[in-house]
Amino acid sequence: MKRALITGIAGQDGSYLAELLLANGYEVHGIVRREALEDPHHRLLNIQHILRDIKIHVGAIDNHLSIYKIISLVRPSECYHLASSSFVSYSFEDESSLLANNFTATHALLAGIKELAPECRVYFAGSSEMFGDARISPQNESTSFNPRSVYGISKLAAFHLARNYREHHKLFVAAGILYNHESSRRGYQFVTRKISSTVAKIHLGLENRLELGNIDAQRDWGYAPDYVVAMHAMLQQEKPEDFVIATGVLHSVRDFLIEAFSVVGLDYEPYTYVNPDHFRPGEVVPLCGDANKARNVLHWRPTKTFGQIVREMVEFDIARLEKK
Ligand code: G4F
Repeated sequence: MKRALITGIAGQDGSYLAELLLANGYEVHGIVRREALEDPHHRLLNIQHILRDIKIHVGAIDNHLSIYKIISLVRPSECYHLASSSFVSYSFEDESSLLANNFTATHALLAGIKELAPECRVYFAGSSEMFGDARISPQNESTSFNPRSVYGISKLAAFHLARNYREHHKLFVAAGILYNHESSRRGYQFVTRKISSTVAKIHLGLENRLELGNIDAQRDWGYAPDYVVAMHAMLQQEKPEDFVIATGVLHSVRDFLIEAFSVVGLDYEPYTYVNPDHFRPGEVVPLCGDANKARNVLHWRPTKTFGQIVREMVEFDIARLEKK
């Protein structure tokens, strides 16, 4: 039986991946922070329904000793490193914990796998933010990196570390360069969930305004459950490689607003307020991915359209609030 270890198992991607691996007969282990067990109702919400089928380990992912103990206990055959601080902050409030969560933790994991389970295949979650102020669009695996946020810099540093362990220590480490991927398990701080949850509240008469930053910003938005299929496929290949995972289609935040409000039969304009304080530094070339390599090698395809993703998120949030 294959044994998988997932860091960040309680997050959006971790929870979908755990479901996928269970369905494929894996023994699934996940790492969560101690605080998660103190507030399981909220922090383990995404995995409540599979808690009895998986094994949870408490650990601090940026602490080498803590990670080593878990790796030596689990002895995984596949490890998916998804845990990170994933909100792209342009403020300089807490760079050190961002670097610890995104870079030091990757080092702890790779070093632990090298020492204790060198046959284990590792997936590293890279991000389109590593391209940052990209000079060309769409971007693929050969495009130069030009990160602009500390988040993008931390992910790029960890990505280079992952490549280094692949090339110099001969570990099987594959990296996904994932573009934005959304679902009803997306955190509320991200723009798509902020919109879907607020539209649901407006529909139910619980809210009457939605404050956003730049609604002309564009993103390549895909469906999170599709993206974990690609992660798994990367570890089933003969050799470890890097893959861009994206839809190749750009939409603006305004497009998302129009679609989301149309689900409840409303026009977005009377409810939406643009606050320039939330604007981020200029995004000159939009981040849009060219996933041709994933299509050809992994036979990976997105399964849902933008409109279907938006509808699913809004309908989920309405049902969730109605239940409350
Ligand atoms: O939803 P966002 O915060 O996602 P962002 O920054 O693109 O990052 C996400 O995707 C990356 C690529 O996969 C990941 F690396 C990262 O971890 C994360 O998952 O913002 C999307 C866009 C931005 O252009 C932002 O300026 O929406 C714009 N936006 C406009 N108003 C807003 C808002 N973003 C947020 N979060 N909140 C707003 O009110």
